[in-house]
This record gives sequence, structure tokens and C-alpha cells, in this order.
Amino acid sequence: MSYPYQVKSAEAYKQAWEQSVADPEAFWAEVAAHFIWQQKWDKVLEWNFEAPDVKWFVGGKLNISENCLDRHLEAGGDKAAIIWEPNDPKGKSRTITYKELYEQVCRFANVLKNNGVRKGDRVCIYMGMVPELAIALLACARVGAIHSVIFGGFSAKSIADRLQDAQAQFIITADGAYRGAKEIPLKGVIDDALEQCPFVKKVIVLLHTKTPVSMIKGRDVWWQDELEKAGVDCVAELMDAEDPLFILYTSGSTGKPKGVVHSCGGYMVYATYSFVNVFQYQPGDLFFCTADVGWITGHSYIVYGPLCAGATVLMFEGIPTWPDAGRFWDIVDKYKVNILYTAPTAIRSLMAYGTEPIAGHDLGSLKVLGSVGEPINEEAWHWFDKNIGKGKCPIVDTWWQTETGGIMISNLAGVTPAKPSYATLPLPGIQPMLVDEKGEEIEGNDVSGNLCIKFPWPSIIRTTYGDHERCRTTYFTAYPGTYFTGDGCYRDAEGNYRITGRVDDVLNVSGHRIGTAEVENAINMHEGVVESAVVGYPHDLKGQGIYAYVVYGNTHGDDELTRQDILQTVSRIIGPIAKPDKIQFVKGLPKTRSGKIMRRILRKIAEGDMQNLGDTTTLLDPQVVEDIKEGKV
Ligand code: 7RM
Repeated sequence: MSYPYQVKSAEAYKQAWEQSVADPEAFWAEVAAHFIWQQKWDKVLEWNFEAPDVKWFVGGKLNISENCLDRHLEAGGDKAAIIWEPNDPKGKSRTITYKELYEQVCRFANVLKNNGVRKGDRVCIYMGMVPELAIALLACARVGAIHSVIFGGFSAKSIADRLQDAQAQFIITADGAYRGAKEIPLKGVIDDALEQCPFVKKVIVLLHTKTPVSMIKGRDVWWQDELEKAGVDCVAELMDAEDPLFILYTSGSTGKPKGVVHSCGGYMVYATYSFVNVFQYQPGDLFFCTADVGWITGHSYIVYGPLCAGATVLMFEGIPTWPDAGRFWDIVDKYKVNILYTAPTAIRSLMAYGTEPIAGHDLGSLKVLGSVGEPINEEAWHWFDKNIGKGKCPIVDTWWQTETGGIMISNLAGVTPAKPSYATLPLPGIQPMLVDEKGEEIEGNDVSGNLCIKFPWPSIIRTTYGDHERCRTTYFTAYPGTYFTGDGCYRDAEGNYRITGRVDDVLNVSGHRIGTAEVENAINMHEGVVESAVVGYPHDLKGQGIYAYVVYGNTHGDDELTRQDILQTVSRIIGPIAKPDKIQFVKGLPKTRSGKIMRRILRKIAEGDMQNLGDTTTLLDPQVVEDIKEGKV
């Protein structure tokens, strides 16, 4: 594969960006021409941000699985597509060539068809990080089914909510998943979820951990058994460029996660374009993205972007700290990884072990490092640069969101300059703007504001599943005529962007997006809880920690036990990732006379900043603030 659309110099970047603004349609038509379309588009772009209604490559027909697989067979069929490192360092690694991946996807696509899956059906995928997860995504794409991957850290209740929202009748899962020393009983969790989802017709279960599972006759089938019965050829379904490719649920400021919908054509083009440009991928490079496919990063940069580009990706089943904190470095040396894309939370947690786990590792194969998911603090940036990159690997700080489908603001490795803690510049095709509270654009440099995007890019969110109005109100009404990201941002004197964090009630805990309202709802379900307020506070490892203020009526006299109980409830309702780090029992919450909780005050107290609480005189009962300050945990 060659990448004619890869920009290779700062000058070429500048030119590409300017061209993409002057004539976006010509710019993206040129990029899209390097993909396989069964039928060319009639029109590159139709859009308005009022409805919103955005269509890219209108009338074009394609199948993303053909772009990921079929087209590489002739020249690169024997090339590795996925190299898989198991959780157990002594376990057997697997290398899957493009030809093998193609065959396995086709066979599994036939399994889906044999089990009644048709174009447009929603298929929920709940699996660990095994190659079959990528196969499941691609097989869904091949038959035109809409996949909805749910991260393994979500509870049965969260799964049931998502299954109901998507009306998914099919599930692909495994008996269990390994994560470090833990074994997660995936099928057991699914069984609990399905008690509330009688509409689910089939559950396909991959045998992996050999955890005993209950298999219900007529509903549950084994992946491996079904493969035996499936044919090898599977013609890819002809998809419209605007047909949905997948749904991915993400948290917002309300209590209910939204199903972000991405389409086939635009998503394919942008995921691939951004992959090739940000990481400056060269044929033969080994790309290791440590994200889980349960998040957008795994969708775009483990599966679709790299495979469309004919790249070799490394997929790792386990976690960075097991069996010890040298695991990533073992992997980098074992396979000679060239590009490592990870999260600040992983970097910080490894930093805490010092440099001893790095000793004895060469890491000389590394060329490019990347960061995603949350702001990377300067200390972590420099640690990564010095100890992992040995001062010779460009670090790309990539800002983007589930809703944007691909990297929006980032330096391009070795092509445009990095600046610690800055995502730096928009990719070609991306037009960021800062706005003030009144919605006025803030022009010029050395300014801060809310980050919006003023023009569509190919992988912009198309809708929130089943509720288009919600998509409109969440992203397109705060600043009419633009897409609002929910992030605050500073633009420095040179025009570099630095993302400062969410300006809405969304927390970013270890790179996981969690809505405060979701956590409050879960806490409020606990017996005895009268009400609660959840805020974020700075946390050394997680970026943000979760601080919960809980008004609890009927105590059995053991606060510590009640805390544990509440954590259990949150785990059951959302999942272990949403468990508060701190719970403070309070008599009341600071409220305005109209009953609004003053979160600003609670945030300050959680941060330990007791001095600058601002004006508390408008509170219904200023005394509660004093009580809360006193009882801070
Ligand atoms: C890819 C992903 C999105 C939110 C986003 C930001 C934060 C992500 C960066 C970042 C600063 C970065 N999707 N965020 N990347 N903040 N610098 N490089 O993470 O939907 O799960 O989260 O994450 O607040 O709005 S996501």
C-alpha cells in the first residue's frame, strides 16, 4: 500500500489544511478516491448543522470490510494483519495474515447469516481483547449489520439498557475474558442482562477461558460449532455511504448514555486518513494501540483505520501492570513495535513504578509514541519522551471524541512540531473555533473558550440512535451552526490548541467518560440514600477521581460498611469503572433557592480549595457548606 494522501512535511501539512478549507469537497474527493467503492458517489457533501443532517459521499456504495481485507489480498495477503499477544506472557501468541483474516471474517459472516442476522440488524458485541473481537466487527460490517460493542467493564444492567435502546436481537460474546490476574465471566454477565431482554434471539459464544457457562437451548450457540457449519465465501453486502456502520454508547451530561452512530463511507475515509497522517505509518511498521476495542479508540485505530491502510496491528489481551509493570516494554521488544499509542493514565500508572521495570529493555524499535483520552500533563509527557522514546520519538497528543470518529487535533509525527500538553494543530479538513459564553467566536491567539468545530468532516456523528433530537440538542444547539465538543480549550500565541478538559458534567476517569448524573442515579438507587451529588477532582493516576457527596438517612451505624455497600450498588448499576473514589456523607447539599445544586462549591471542596468558594450567600442554607468542609474525606 502507498498513501498518496500522506503529508510528509510541515509545508505540505499547511498546504493540505488550507486546501481542505478552501475546497473541502475537492479535498475529500481526492482522499476518498484511494478507497474501493462499488459505486462512486454523486455528490461529496450535503450538510446543515441545524437538523443536523450531514451526508458524505452521497450515493456512493461500498463495504468497509472489502477495504479492510479484500483489497489487500493480491499484494499483501501473506502480510500480518493482526499480531495478538495473550494475557498470559507464557501463552501462545497468534499472527493472522490478511488472507487468514479475510477467510475468518467471511466464515464468521456466514455464521451471522445462518443465525438470522440481516443488513441493518443491531448486534451487540461483549468480548475481551481477542482477535475474534476484530473478526466479529468486520463480519458484522460485511453483512451490513450494525455493531454495538460494549466494554467488558460494564455491568449487566448497563448492558441491558444498551440492548434495549438499540433493540439488539443478537449478541456475540465469550465464556470469559482474561485481564491480568482476573477472569471476567462475560457470558454470565450477559445472562443476567438478558433477563430483562426477552427480544434477544441469539447469543454466539466464543470458547476462550473455559469458564463454565449456561447455554440455553435454542438461544445460545458456540462460535466454534457454528463455524463448522458455515461456508467459506461471503460476498460483501453493498452498503450506502450513509448506512450506519456502528453504534457506540458514550456518556454525556444526562443520566442516560447516548448511542453515537457512525456511517460507513465517511468514517472509513477519515479513520484511515487520520491514522496514516498522525502516526505517519509506513508500510511494514508494527502499530500497537493499547486501547480496548470497547472504546472508540479501538474501533478506529485497532480495527478500521489500520486495516484499511493495510497495516500490521498488535492487539494485546492484558493490562500494562501484569504480571509486572514491564509488560508493555516486554511486548515492544518481543515484536519490535514501531508505533505505540496509549493513554496518559497508563503512562502515569507506569511512571509510579519508576524506571526499574524499563531497565533491560531495548525499546530501540520505537519510532513514534501517541497519547489519547485525556489531557497529558507535562510530567507524564516528559517521562514518556525520556524513558520510552529515549528522546528520539515524536509524541503525538491526539485530541478527539467518540462523536468525531477520528483524531481531530494533533501534531503529525515528525512532520509538525509537538508541544508538551498541547494537541497542537487541527488535521486537514478540521476547522476548530473557540467561542465565548455568548456564543461569539473568539478570534486571534492567546485566548481561551469553548471548543467548537464549524464545518463537517467525514466521520462526524450522524445521529444518536433512536433519538435524533437528542443529537441536535446535545451538540448543535449550544452554539448554533457549529458542533460543540463539550471541551474547554486554550489557543496559544502560535495557534496551538491545548484542551483543558470538559466544561459539562462529564468526568474523565482514567480516560473513561463517565457522566456525573449517571453515577448519581446509581448512588440514589441505594437503599437509604436521600440524594447525592457527584463531582470530579484531580487524581494523580486517573486524571480525575470521582467524589460523591451523599445524603444518607438510615445509617446502620457503620459508615465504612455503608460506603462499601454503595460501591457495590454503583458496580451493579453501571460497572466497576464508575465506582467513586471518595464518598462523604453529608446532612444536606448546597442548593440555590431554586433548588439547583451548586456544584462549583462541591468541586472546590473536593479539590481541597476551601478558601475560594465564591459567593455562598445565594444559598438556601449556607451552613451546609460549613458542615461539608468540616467532614471532607
Ligand atoms: C478518543 C476519546 C472524549 C473526551 C474529550 C476530551 C478528552 C480525549 C484528549 C482529551 C485532552 C487529548 N474519546 N480527550 N483526548 N483531552 N487531550 N489528547 O477519548 O469520547 O471517550 O472521550 O476525552 O475531554 O471530549 S471519548
